[in-house]
Formats: sequence, structure tokens, C-alpha cells
Amino acid sequence: MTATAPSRAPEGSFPTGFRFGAATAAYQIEGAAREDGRGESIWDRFCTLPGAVANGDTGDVACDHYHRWEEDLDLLSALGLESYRFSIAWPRVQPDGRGALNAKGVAFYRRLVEALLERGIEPVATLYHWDLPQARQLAGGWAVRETASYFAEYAAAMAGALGDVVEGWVTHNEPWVVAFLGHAHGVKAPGVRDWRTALTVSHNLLVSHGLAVDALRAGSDAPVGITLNLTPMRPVAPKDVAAAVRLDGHQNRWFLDPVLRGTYPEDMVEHYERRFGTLGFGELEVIARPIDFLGVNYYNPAAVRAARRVAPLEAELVTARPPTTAMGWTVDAEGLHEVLTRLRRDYGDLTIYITENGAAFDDERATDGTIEDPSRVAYLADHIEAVRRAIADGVDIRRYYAWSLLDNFEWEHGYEKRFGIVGVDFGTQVRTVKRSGLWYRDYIAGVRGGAA
Ligand code: IFM
Repeated sequence: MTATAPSRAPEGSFPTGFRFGAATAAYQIEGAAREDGRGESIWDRFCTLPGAVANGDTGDVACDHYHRWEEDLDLLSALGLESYRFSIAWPRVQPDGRGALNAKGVAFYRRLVEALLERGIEPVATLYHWDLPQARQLAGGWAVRETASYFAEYAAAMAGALGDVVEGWVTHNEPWVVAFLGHAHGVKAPGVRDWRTALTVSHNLLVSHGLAVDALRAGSDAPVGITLNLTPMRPVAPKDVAAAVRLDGHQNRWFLDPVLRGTYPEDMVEHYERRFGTLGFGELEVIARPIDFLGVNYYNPAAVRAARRVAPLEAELVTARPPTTAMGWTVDAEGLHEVLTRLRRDYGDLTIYITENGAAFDDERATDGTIEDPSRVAYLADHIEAVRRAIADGVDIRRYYAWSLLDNFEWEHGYEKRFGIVGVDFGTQVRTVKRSGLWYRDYIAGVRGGAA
């Protein structure tokens, strides 16, 4: 690896205990979809639906991380990363999503976590990053309350199997995506298109989070949190303010309020009940179990316009203006600072982990094999600087995870969208640290007072 541009943050500009890391998710990197007793997940099934995923791609092989995990942990070490957020595939450790554990699956995560600890890297495990066992889906999936109880059993089993070595737990990753992209828009597994179902799913996911908090605490002393994807909603014009408040309610407050205040936002309950009838969601005290940190995934802000014809929210997102990423998402680091300071203003003193932040770009490999990705370097530099400013403004932020360690299976976009700070050639599985990975390594070294 060669040297890169100097880091911007002076030594000591992050508080003691702050850690830099990278994040991944099981289905996006592991592969080995039918090996060692792993059960089928809703994503395995979704990928078989014609037209569901770009190019008919699947997670069958992905980054082959299940076999190459040691090499991948060596990359984490080489980059000087201090924490690693990965996810446990529920169907790998409990193939039917209930009952007996799969010893080989559990052993895989045990080896992974122990090897992280040997390398001095903090292991932070996410329990649910979208790969529900298909057997649970056949029994009603997240639309039935029973699935929340099974999730709590799974959480208890993981606390029992890994609670002595995992150093942080995330119950759910982005429940908004699971509920609404998976059950209202149908663009993600399980591909359902029904808003009323999506609302029930959002509630059952939140209940399952609270139940899992209890289960994890019973078997592990590690901090527990939930990860929400938060997006500043910006009205295009003054006439769009109400629509932006509604989309903020739909995506951000619908999850923040029950978890942190024990209530659903009244404006949204009214809005939904006018269209779908009484919701009658209970168990708010379970959802609001105290957590040790809030995980925040931030990628971009959104521009919102009122649109009466777009049911049920009567609002729409406006195509982003450049600069944008390969996903078409606006590049705007100020939005991250806005999210972080808003959390403190509206929800009080929370401990925050930035559990994902990053960007997809159409990287080009030079003839010598190197990958120069200046746009991603700039994205990371500007967003980490926004984190630093939020800390200086009094927000308690303890972790920053770049999304992602590796180029990987980007859900319905298949392998076309590359988010990695390490490039993956999916033909050969060769990993190449991109310029952004080198920059991140040197930045961390600079903050720690080492040679950049
Ligand atoms: O790849 C996803 C990840 O699984 C969840 N958060 C957003 C990322 C980029 O789309």
C-alpha cells in the first residue's frame, strides 16, 4: 500500500473511546448460501423472481467471505480499523428461524469474532440485516406478531452463543427499509406491495427490537442499540413544507419516536388512520426499552414535493441535482451534521454510533490494477468532518463505520453498485484496497498520532 493525502483532523480531535470502523452485512458478502446447513432466506427466494434483481444477480457467492473471512479480517487490520460491524445471518445459525441452532453456522461467527478480538478489533454484531429465514416468511413473516417472538428467541440464542465475545449488538438494520421497501413498494424482499401490511410490519419489527433488547441484556453485557436510516427531508418550495414534514414523519419520526419516546408521532397516526382505519398498535413500553446507543445510517438528504396523487403520503421525492453518487443520491455532508444535531435537539442526550456512511461510484481500475476513487475520498473526508463538527457541537458520537469494507451485493441493484473502500473483482474474488481505503487508513493513523 502506498501513502495518500494527509489527514485533515488534528491528533486528539475525536474524544477518547471514539472508534473508526467499517461495516458489512451477511447476505451482501458471505455467499455459501447452501453450505454447512444454512437455511433459505427471503433474499435467496427474492433473487429467483424474474426482474427482481439487476442482471439476475444473487447472493449465492457474493464476496465469498464465508471462505475468505481471514483475508478480509487482515484487510481490516491493514487499514488500522478499530471496530467491525458485521451481521449474523439468522438462517445460517437457525435455519428455520426457530428451534435447533445450526452448530456449524454458530461456529463460523464464533471464529470470526474471536479472530477480530485477536487482532484488537471490536466486534459489533447486527442481528437482522434483512435476511429472514424463508420458513418464517411462509408462516406470515414480519406481518405476524409471532415472528417478533421468534426473533427474541434467536436474539437470546445469540447472546448465549456469542454474548461473552461480541462487544456491541445492533438489533435491526433500517427497519424502514424492511417495512416499506419490502412490503409497500415491493422492491426488496419479500416483494410485498401493500401499505397496510407494511405498517403492521413496521410495528412488529419495532416490538421485536424491544424484545431482543431484553433477550440480549439477559445474556450479554455488551451495549445494545438499533440502527435507523435517517434522511433530512427538505421541501423544494414553501408550498412543500407540509409534505416534507410528512415524509420526515414517515421515515424518521415513525421509528425514532417509539424507540426513544414510547409513542408513535400523532400526525402520522392520524394520517395513516384516515386512510387505513384504526392501527391499534400496542406494546409501546416494549419498543421503548432503554438502549445504549442509537445507530444512524446516513447517506443523503432528500428533496420533497407535495403530490396529492401519490398515495398514501401525498408527497414525492424530486430527482437529485448533481453532485450525486452512482445511486443518484445527493452528496451533502451538511445533511449528516443536520441529522446529528437534530437528534440532540429533539431527543436529548443520546449516544450515537454512525453505523453506515458511504457512497457508490463507478470506479475505474487503472492498467496497473489500482483504483483511484477521488469522489469517494472526498465523500468520506467531508462526512467524517461533519461528524467531528457535530461532536464539537456537543453530540455524543462514539463510532463511525464506513459503508462498506467491500464492494458487495447491493440488493436489487446486484453487483453493479460499488460501495467498497476495498474493490472486489467478482470473477476472481481478488480484493484491491481503493485510494479511499488508503486515505481512510492514513486519516485514522493521523488522528491517533501515528505516521500518515
Ligand atoms: O447496502 C446498503 C445496506 O445494506 C443498508 N444501508 C444502505 C446500504 C447502501 O444502499
